[in-house]
Amino acid sequence: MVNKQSPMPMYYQIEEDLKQRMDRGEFASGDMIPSERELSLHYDVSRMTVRQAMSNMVNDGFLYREKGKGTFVAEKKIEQPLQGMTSFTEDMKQRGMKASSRLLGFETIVAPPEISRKLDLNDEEKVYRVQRIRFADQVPMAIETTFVPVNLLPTLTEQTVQGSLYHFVEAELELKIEKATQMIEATIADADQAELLQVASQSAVLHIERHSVLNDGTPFEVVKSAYRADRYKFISDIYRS
Ligand code: 16G
Repeated sequence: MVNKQSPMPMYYQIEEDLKQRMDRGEFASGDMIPSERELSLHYDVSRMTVRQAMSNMVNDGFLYREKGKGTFVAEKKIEQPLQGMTSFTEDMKQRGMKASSRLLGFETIVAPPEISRKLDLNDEEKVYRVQRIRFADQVPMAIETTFVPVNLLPTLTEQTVQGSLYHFVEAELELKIEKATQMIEATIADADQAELLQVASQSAVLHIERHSVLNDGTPFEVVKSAYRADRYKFISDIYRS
């Protein structure tokens, strides 16, 4: 099963084989995978080679370890297309998952200079600062901090942001959200983020910042979010022009 003559490293061949076995459903998420000893016998390679394959797969989020118990198959990551400008609620619905939120904060503040600039506001203009944990089927996926101008959405309430902000803006206020610029950066979860996202401290998270505008060009939100890197992967189609 492992081709020792191949230029492909043996640990890599094992990783590929295990991934295929996961795709075929031989191992489902939450299943314990065989021990290092069993795998080294199965693939007829050294335990060092198996260990290398395992740590790569743990680092890449395909497997996770539980101290004193073993190594398990991780949940498949959510594949989020980068092209469409969707809301969290829509994203989850599309996947047959239930979106919910826990509100961590809802306040009206004078826009900090950075936010004021990004939302093109006048001095001292107010914004809502909304902080939510977003859940998919009760599993925390992201922490989002949203800034929206009070003048634009004077009737926004805590109640509204328990549900979908985009639905409120489009269906209730009949504003048209047109586009956004989005930036994605790799970061490490600080202690608070790790606790809220229920991941180990120092886990990788994806910091995403979205600046959205309405169809008349009015900036409408600045959103800073931390997505779990063990549960999310962002994908896009690209064209060579
Ligand atoms: C997504 C957006 C966020 C937007 C939210 C609205 C990213 C990184 N973030 O989470 O900018 O505010 O959807 O969701 O895609 P809602 O309509 O469910 O409240």
